[in-house]
Amino acid sequence: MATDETTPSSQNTVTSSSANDSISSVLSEKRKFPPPAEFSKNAHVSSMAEYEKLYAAAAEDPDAYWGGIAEQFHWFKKWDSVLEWNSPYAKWFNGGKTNICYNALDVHVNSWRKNKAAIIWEGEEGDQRVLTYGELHRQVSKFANVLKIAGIRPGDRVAIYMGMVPELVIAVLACARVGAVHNVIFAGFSAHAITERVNDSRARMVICADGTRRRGGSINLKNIVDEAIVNTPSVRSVIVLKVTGETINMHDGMDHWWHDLMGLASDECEPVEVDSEHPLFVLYTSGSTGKPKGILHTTAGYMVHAASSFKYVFDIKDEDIYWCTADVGWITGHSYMAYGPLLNGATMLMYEGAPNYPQWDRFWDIINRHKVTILYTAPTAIRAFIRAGNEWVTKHNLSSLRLLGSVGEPINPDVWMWYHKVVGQERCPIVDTWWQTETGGIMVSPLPGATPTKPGTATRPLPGIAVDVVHKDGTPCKANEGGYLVIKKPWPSMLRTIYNDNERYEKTYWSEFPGMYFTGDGARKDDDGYIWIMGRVDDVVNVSGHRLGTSEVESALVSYEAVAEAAVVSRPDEIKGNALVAFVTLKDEYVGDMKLREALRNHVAKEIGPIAKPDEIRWAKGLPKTRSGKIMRRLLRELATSNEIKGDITTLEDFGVLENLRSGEED
Ligand code: 6R9
Repeated sequence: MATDETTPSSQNTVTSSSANDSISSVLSEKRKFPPPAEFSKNAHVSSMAEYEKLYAAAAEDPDAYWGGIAEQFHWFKKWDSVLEWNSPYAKWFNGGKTNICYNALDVHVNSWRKNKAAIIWEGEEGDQRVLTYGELHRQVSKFANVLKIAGIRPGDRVAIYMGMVPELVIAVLACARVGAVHNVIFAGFSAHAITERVNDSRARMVICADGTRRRGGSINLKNIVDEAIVNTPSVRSVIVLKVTGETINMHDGMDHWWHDLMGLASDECEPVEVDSEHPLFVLYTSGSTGKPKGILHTTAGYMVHAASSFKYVFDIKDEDIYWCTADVGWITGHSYMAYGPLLNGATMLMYEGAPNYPQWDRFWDIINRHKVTILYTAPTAIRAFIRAGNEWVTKHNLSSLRLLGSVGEPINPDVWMWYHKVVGQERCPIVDTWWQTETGGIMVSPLPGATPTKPGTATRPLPGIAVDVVHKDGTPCKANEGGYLVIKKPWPSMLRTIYNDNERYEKTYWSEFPGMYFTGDGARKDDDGYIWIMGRVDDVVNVSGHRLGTSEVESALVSYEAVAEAAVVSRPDEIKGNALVAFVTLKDEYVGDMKLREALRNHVAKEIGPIAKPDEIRWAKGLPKTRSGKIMRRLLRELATSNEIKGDITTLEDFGVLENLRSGEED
């Protein structure tokens, strides 16, 4: 679908009226919360002066800074150079040999942590499992042998499609152990989305569960995989973990039960010594054009930053019980559910189920029962809890909590205050962490023992991270001026490319501001140098903390027989952050079909997944276009949000189309 506004320089720019509203609302935010003295006393970084010193040292000599952190890991062979930068291509710790699974498990198993809990798992029905580092190591080694027996070689891609069970982490780590490249696909994605991802990465194997539990029922994942792999010639085998015990088809020669294979495998498996730049995983994320992007991360640099950012941002201690509520199907789950905590020898909680099952206090009940000390969740969840009512929170004893985190989208100051008061009882610092699938790890965040926080800002970049807010021409913005968020220096956990598509990598991230990585986000810095994120400036929409490309949803709509044309935009939503509104032009013969709205929503769910279902579908006789035939999304966004148009419409070709686009007038 053509648009005149797909580039950040021309579309939904940070000078648009909605962004200006958010600038003025956050400009009036003056509240500031110094870290509690009690917290700072024992923190890894305990004052702003210490942070400034670290930041300056890392900026002065990045090689020494990152090299110093890398020294703390196990290397089979040390690197020759910290960074080789051939813009925009990076090689970190080149010449080194390591294994991230070895660093996440063997290192701890060879220490007093062998019997420490690595994963405390709770299922929706209340069933529980605890895996110590020793047990996790045993299971991972066994499954790594299974992968080898199945013919998986270093560099082979393996797709993983399962719910939040410990075996998901086991499968991920086993891939890393044998040098295979994992491609985790969120269990909410459809068969079509799996096919697309498996084909793009040419995965040789799919690891899935029979099903996953959700709100007392279950979703049959294996059936979805069966449908997906009809069109994936690269897949040679499917390994199926029994979780729900539902009826599934097992195909001879192709499908194998996890438990059968584990029964045959030894629990000793030497990790493969891989090069620092050996690919570790591909994770697909939405971009501003239709096809999802396979973000490629490699081994050593990702390991160094995922581990060290986890240590400093969450101020992790051996006594902590850390809980990240993100699914491993997203980058947050990769870096801060799987790798970050395990690389630090931490104990983490893993929950498979809905936040409101059986009732709205499930999270607070879990925190109380497991004495969780650190909670890392998303603003969309917090907003839903606010709506459910404080009593669900306050009836539980949350005194174990010492630190709260937020990720995925801007946290509105009022939501931040509620999190601070009602959940954190004004005792716990909040780390609002800004980062992306592409950055691999947290880039901008308070250090909880050092940084005074303000509701609504992710504050300052971590040491070693050079972010800035710039004008369209790349020159730095002054304090409080809205601009584009860029990263000016390479960092170890940066994406290396888009899988099999260097051209798209260069164009998407490095062409807008030459020599700088463009994040796709608008932002401003305040007088303290704190960064306020103002949301995406491209055609990516953040719905409940999940990234969706509006053009992906458009493509799904247009693939439906009845649809002639579609444009998808977002409007603010109290719970989800943003909601999707689709303007759809039907082919003449379908106009007036009352069942189409639901059919179209279901079609999008089938093509992409339920998270991409438009919240609203408006029938349009025509879409507003420029003279050159490009859809004017800005107008559609205004209509979707306020049902009126205040902006400039002089480039509009046919003024008549606006008349039937206002809600309520379109049927
Ligand atoms: C980790 C993750 C990345 C996009 C990012 C931005 C938004 C993430 C945020 C935030 C404001 C925060 N985002 N964290 N916006 N404040 N603390 O979410 O990765 O799924 O790739 O999304 O999410 O717009 O560009 P990913």
